[in-house]
Amino acid sequence: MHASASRRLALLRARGSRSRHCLREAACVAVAPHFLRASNGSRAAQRATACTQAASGRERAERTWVSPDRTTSAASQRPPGPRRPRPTWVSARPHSAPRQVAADPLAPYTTRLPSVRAGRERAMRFVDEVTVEVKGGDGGNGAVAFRREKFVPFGGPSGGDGGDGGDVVFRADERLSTLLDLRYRRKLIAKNGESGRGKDQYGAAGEDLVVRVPIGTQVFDAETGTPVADLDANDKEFIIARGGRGGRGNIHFATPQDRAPRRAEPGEPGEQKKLRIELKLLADVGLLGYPNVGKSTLISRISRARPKIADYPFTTLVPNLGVAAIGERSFVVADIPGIIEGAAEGAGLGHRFLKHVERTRVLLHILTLDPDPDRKPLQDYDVLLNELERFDPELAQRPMIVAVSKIDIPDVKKRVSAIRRGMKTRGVDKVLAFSAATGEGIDELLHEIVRVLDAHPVAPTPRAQPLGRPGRATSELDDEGDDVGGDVEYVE
Ligand SMILES: Nc1nc2c(ncn2[C@@H]2O[C@H](COP(=O)(O)OP(=O)(O)OP(=O)(O)O)[C@@H](O)[C@H]2O)c(=O)[nH]1
Ligand SMILES: [Mg+2]
Repeated sequence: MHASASRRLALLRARGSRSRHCLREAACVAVAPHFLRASNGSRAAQRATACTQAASGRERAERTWVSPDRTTSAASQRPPGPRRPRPTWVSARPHSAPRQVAADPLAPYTTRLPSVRAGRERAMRFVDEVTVEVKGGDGGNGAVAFRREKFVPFGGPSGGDGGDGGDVVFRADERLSTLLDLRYRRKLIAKNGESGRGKDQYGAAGEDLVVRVPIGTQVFDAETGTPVADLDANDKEFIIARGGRGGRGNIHFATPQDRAPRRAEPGEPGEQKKLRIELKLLADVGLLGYPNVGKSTLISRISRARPKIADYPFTTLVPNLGVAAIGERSFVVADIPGIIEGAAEGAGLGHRFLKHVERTRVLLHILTLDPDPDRKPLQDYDVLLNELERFDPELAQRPMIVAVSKIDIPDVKKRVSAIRRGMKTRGVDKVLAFSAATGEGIDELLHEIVRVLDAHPVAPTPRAQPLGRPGRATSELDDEGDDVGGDVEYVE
């Protein structure tokens, strides 16, 4: 090694640097030519400087607090004499205590710019459509075995049955709100049943695979599109793919003619499917409107939902649910991202989120006066109705309450009667008006929602039939209840 490099290494060691990396970097710098050492661009030089600074920092720290039993640096040079009392390290903050952060006195007044990345990440975390492959566990094979015991000649067959394969079961869980988990688990495979064994031992059944999904999850066959399951209530369960039955062992094939059968059944393969899983939020009322009309402000006023509210379009990127209450009554409201003209062609966020109001009983269509002079509330109404029609004509026929928001703004208030007249020509007799900012008209709006909900109590979409749990294999019993062997009947 270069002489100056070894000198530098020795110096660093003496300073108590424990990082080999630092030593290597320092050596590099020591052997590096002058111009490299001076150059700001030399990363090695910068790193070495940082290391040296860190080392000297440590050195300082060691000088201020030195454990008596340390053998390095300053401690090793302690003059002989009576030992100093062992210093006690007093931590400024107990480990369990939360970190104290100084309060920012300006915090309430600082405006945080909307983070596009944060919004996108949040949108990514809300997954409402996935395709997965599911497979029930295979049934275990039946065994061919014979009883072999001393002094028991011709002991007969003793091969047990294979266990049934586990089922893939979907269970609705109210604590979930997205299908994100399934995006990363594309194959859902239940456990296979164990094979049967000799001495009449039956194989254990495979464990079911229980997959938790949010309420409102619908399952469709990906190839045919036929509905398979609709998980519309908490704890509702469906068997999505059944496990195969276990094969019978040779004990079931003994007959007077063949008392030592060498036959057993193989286990059945588990059911296998490709499924499209869709989440359609379940709510009573769906909020509809152009961006910025105040949908999220309304839901935050009437429920405990706290969606992001801001004065720019598409603040809401994923649907939000809130529970609103008036008197004794309560209902669930869904706030979805704003819809704009051309959503069918993908404008704005497109029609993607309209499916979340597909299962609502009532739509609340919110209009207001937009600062954009090209937009008029009545025209907005026509455009949005047209978009609804293009998405699903049935949705456009859904009971709809029309309301004008932001009536605390004088210009909007002035236009309310003109909007009402315009809506009358479109066949809408009742147009409510409210301000989520001041609370004006909110009670009337909630009472109207309850009235319309009462008038339309049935959920509009047809539900898929739940699949029954298949019966397990049961042996045929004689009158006394003894197993007579022979054929096994499988009960569906
Ligand atoms: N003056 C007044 N402003 C309101 C009212 N309601 C909402 N706003 C304002 O309107 C802007 C948009 O409100 P949001 O609730 O984010 O609108 P949105 O319809 O959810 O918008 P998107 O999520 O983009 O579809 C915000 O600046 C709100 O403060 C109201 O009743 N009165
Ligand atoms: Mg919003």
